[in-house]
Amino acid sequence: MQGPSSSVRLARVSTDPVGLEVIRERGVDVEPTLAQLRQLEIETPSWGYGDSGTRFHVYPWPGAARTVHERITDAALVHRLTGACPSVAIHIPWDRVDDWSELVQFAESQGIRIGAVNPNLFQEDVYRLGSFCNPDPDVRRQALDHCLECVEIAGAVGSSIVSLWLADGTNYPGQDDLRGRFRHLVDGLGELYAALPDGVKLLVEYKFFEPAFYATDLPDWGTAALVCCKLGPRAQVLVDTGHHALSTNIEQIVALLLEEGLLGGFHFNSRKYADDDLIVGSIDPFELFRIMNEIVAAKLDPSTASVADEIAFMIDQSHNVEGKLEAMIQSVVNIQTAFAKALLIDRNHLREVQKAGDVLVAHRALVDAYETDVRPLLVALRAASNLPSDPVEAFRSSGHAERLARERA
Ligand code: RM4
Ligand code: MN
Ligand code: MN
Repeated sequence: MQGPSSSVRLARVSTDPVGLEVIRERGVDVEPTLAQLRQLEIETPSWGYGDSGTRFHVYPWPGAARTVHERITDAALVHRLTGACPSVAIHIPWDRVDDWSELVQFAESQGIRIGAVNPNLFQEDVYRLGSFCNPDPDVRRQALDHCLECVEIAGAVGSSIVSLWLADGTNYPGQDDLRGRFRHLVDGLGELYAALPDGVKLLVEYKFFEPAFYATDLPDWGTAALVCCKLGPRAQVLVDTGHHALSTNIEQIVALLLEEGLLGGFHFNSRKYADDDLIVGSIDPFELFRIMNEIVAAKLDPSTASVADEIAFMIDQSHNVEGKLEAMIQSVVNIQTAFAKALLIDRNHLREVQKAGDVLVAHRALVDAYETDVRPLLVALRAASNLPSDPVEAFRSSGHAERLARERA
């Protein structure tokens, strides 16, 4: 039977202390590495817990969350099992409620908090020709008002991030004035930026395709960075790993944004062909590791450490054919794994061989860390916090999926 009750046997993660010894023998200081791993917080998205699908069909998943309270409950369960996900991002209007303080308290009672507030500028009929870039000033005003409401919501829920993705763009050459649209964008976001209270950041996401087919108005990291520079220091770029052309070097984008103090956060997911929103690290775990390598390097560099330490690690996924909760837990594990591997890179050795121009040895230094089994580290991390050594397995064997399917029938 397809569904959460299927009893697939999963490989047990080794709790063998020998694994940790192997890591120690590489010269890795295990305790500080565990301390770094413990600091990694990953925000999960409310919209990742509900049913989702493609434009062809949405397959209902037994027990999938249906309300904002259920989505928060699920996010809290992911946090309880992983210890790494203390906040949940919300999407407005999907998660809008009348009483925000009730929702804040509910999240607290579940052991998590509300994180980034994501405006929705793509589901109203008026946005056919765009939101902030729409040729009609009334529509632009509506988009701005919606975002201003999201700023207020951020205040009401104690969130420090408003995270913006525009579906704006054009389908045909000549359809609209590209420079004019950019001007509207900068003007509108300027008003939004001016309304941000202290301590709230605006993260600007880019995507080079979809839903517009000819030109999207924030197509790439360069455009997003340019807009952020025009706005001010509390506007930063959000890198959604599914929003690039095939074979784009995402880690180089990450490196440059870090260097310029412009990297605000991530929307992690994996893609094969388009904006597939698959489990992060499922298609190309080496890419995820390469991104983490740049982040760890930036954390160790005094000129970029503060930016790197402030990065908001968020997941943006929709799970169409798999169980939502276990997909989210697996995603968290994949991010932790990539980060742990990046922490193992011998940076001094790497710098030396880079300086010496030893191309192959430098490359091997990276690959060597990537190929190291970091599961013993993650098991040790979890053991120290009384967490299950394999949170996916713990979810499966605990009966949560069956319980939720019953309760939400
Ligand atoms: C977009 C983008 C946004 C997300 C929406 C649902 O492709 O990734 O971040 O909020 O999808
Ligand atoms: Mn996204
Ligand atoms: Mn996306």
